[in-house]
Amino acid sequence: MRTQVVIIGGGPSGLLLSQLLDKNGIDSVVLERKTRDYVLGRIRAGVLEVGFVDLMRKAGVAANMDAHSFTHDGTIIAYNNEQFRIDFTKHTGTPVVVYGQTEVTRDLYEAREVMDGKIIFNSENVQIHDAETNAPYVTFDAGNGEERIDCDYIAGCDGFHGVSRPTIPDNIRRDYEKSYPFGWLGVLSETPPVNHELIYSSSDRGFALCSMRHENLSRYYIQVPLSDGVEKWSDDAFWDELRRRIPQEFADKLITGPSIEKSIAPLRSFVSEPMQWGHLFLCGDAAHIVPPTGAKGLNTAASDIHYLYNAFVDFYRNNNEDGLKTYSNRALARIWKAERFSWWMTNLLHRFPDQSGFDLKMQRADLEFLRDNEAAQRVLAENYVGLPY
Ligand code: RFL
Ligand code: PHB
Repeated sequence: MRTQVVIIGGGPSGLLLSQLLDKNGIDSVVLERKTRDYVLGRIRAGVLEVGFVDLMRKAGVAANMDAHSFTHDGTIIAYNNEQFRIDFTKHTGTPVVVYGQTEVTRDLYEAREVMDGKIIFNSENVQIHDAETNAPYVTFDAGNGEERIDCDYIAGCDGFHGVSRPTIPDNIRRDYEKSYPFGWLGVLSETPPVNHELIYSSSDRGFALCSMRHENLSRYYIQVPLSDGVEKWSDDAFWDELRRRIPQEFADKLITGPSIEKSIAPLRSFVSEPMQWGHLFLCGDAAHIVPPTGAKGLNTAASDIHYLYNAFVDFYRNNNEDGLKTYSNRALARIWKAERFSWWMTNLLHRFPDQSGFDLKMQRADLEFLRDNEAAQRVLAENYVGLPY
């Protein structure tokens, strides 16, 4: 088999790239290790930057998003019983869009199907060969023995645990990492959201976030120790703890119900440089991870896809390799800013096990400065709605 671009990973990054390439007449094959249902079963991101929304539009997959998403002009920041609001639209002219990663991925799968896009599910033992040459190829086994696809380029969109990043030799790759001493316990429930905008809450008992998917589907998170397992948290225990961590006004009107999904995610900051090696390009979680506090994971994946698909279009249409050559530097320049913002939001709002009295005072001063200072609010708003591509 031969194609122009082999895409490893059928998550949002890989699907968006294959859809955008197809729209521009560039042929690709997506190799996904799991099944479509498995990929759609993962409950992850909920907040999209306008840059992401624009890409969905360019990819021709905006119809459901336009019909069913919410536009949010701001967010509430709470600490203990106090709260203030950051107005994104006032400070930046731009809102964010609340639409789930599950829905984004489903819409992309449907669009790929309509366009007859080639996605090979259950692709085991994917291996990248000769990526540093002009004739790379990929081998895999999707149940019919080893198969081979020859290609011009390979896009590694296979997430944090994929094969693409480790293919880049150790003497070329440098990883930067920070892990945090806590995780997020997330619950999805078929209940109306407690507020029409998100609430990021820093309480003495730890961080909490109130988010949503639609009018009758809420997504809530609380910071928990890494040693906690999901089984430790009954639904009742979760709701009680959430109520204690958000301002009384919201605790009083929180509507609870059975959880339909409950999981714990560790928090990590991670960047691998460079994001290109020969004819292999890394995108999304394959190259970088942010803690979810700034809602940047999926959005940074989208900016990578923006740079890469434009570079491919320029190469195949105009025989111009500049975009491909500069991909890693351009993508990383934006990634590091999103890493900084996510790290800062995480430090601002969480309780750390070894926090001293001084550290707590600094956190409080940071929050009160943000509450009182328009320039600080604007900085948060600019980062939250997404820095320009
Ligand atoms: P994914 O989604 O991990 O998809 C990678 C795909 O590659 C497949 N794969 C392989 N396929 C073939 N061969 C192999 N060897 C393979 N290894 C892996 C996998 O099966 C999978 O289908 O990476 P991608 O596409 O780069 O997308 C990244 C996003 O999923 C991620 O950044 C976000 O979910 C992060 N994130 C958030 N991002 C936001 O922008 N806004 C948010 O509000 C937000 N909230 C979150 C989040 C992530 C969370 N968790 C659980 C990590 C909230 C949470 C709780
Ligand atoms: C979500 O709705 O899942 C969500 C929203 C905002 C975040 C992280 C997760 O910062």
